[in-house]
Amino acid sequence: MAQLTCEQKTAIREMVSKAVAEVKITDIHTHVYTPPFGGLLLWGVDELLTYHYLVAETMRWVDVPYEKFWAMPKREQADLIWRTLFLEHSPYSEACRGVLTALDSLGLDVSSRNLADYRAFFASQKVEDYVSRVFEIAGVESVVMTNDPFDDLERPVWLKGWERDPRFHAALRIDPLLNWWDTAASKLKAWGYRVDQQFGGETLAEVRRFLKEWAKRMDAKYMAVSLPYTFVFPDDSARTLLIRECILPVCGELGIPFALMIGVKRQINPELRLAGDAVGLGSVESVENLCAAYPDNKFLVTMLARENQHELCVAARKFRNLMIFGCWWFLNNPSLVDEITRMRFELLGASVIPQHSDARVFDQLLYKWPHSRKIIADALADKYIDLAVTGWKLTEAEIKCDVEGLFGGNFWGFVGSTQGH
Ligand code: RAT
Ligand code: ZN
Repeated sequence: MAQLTCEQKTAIREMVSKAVAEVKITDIHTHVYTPPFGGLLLWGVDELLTYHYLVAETMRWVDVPYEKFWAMPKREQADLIWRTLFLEHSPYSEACRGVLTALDSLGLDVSSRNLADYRAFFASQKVEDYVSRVFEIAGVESVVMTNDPFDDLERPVWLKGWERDPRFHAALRIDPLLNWWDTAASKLKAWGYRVDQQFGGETLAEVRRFLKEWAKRMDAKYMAVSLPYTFVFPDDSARTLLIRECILPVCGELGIPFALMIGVKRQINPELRLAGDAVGLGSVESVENLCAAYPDNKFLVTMLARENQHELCVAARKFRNLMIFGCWWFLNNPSLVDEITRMRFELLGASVIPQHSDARVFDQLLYKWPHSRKIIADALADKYIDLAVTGWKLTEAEIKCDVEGLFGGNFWGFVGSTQGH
């Protein structure tokens, strides 16, 4: 056992910090859009403040009736949130702190607490230039969007088409198909697919046609769904049938992964709208069943409950067609990211995608990534120091290579593409 001097430890920490600070990220799951989507691309301080995470936190303090809050113009909602969470209390929750990190990284003076100034700054920005500036400051090379062909605002943009920007990849999101089959079937029928709710006739072939058409139209890097904590596979539901007969065959044929985000307890307070979902304990066994039964399919999986993380990590040790990713939603808090990332490094080494941003507002890339980078770098540095203690010699190039994998390369390797490099 080698005793490391303080200088040797510092040297390792500096090498890791540098590699993590410099790596260009592929953000594998976001809700941001490329500018041709117009109003669907959210950005600016009012959007940052009305992020649903902050709506939920505000509602704990105020007694404004929910309907009244939702009827307020966005700017007034933002005023209320600013006053409540930032001025009347200290904004150290992760979502509040994030707003300040984002403003600060744009060169705005957070000590002024002057919301009017921040608004004036954003009003003077041109969206295309602003997007490039954010990518640059955040060190993000590209993002994967969440693209829902069932969405009435999004669908027409895809049908019309536009010149793609290589910084924005697509993911075909199919929640309606797997979670609300009856409604999805009516829509498919209205769009000319020969489907019926009872799965008669050509229904399954037609759903496959729909999926293939949209995956190709989008050049989707994967298909994705968010599933409730009650998700079980297999069972005798429409969902199992659709996964088996449609999703997996089409993903297999196109060579793309199926991403499952498991653990939502939907709308436990519907009055909070987007902020009204909670978390429940999911079934890792269902993930294992999928990976075991479909070894030729690739699965990207994240789970929402902290209590599912260890079992999911162990599952990933058993199945090479399973790549676990991100500290999702309520897990994207420093203490939990730290704990989960360390456990994953210990169980899976470098074979994991530690984080995605889930940014909904473009500017959130400016905080979600710096916050995560720091935690991941610290965890990684500790692991390298443990290695160095054994006498193992690390090169800067090797560290860089690991870091590039964690922040992008592992994703591109898993989807089987050389893109992004
Ligand atoms: O984190 C979030 O913003 C959630 O509301 C969800 O969008 C979740 O990430 C999802 O993709 O369903
Ligand atoms: Zn998301």
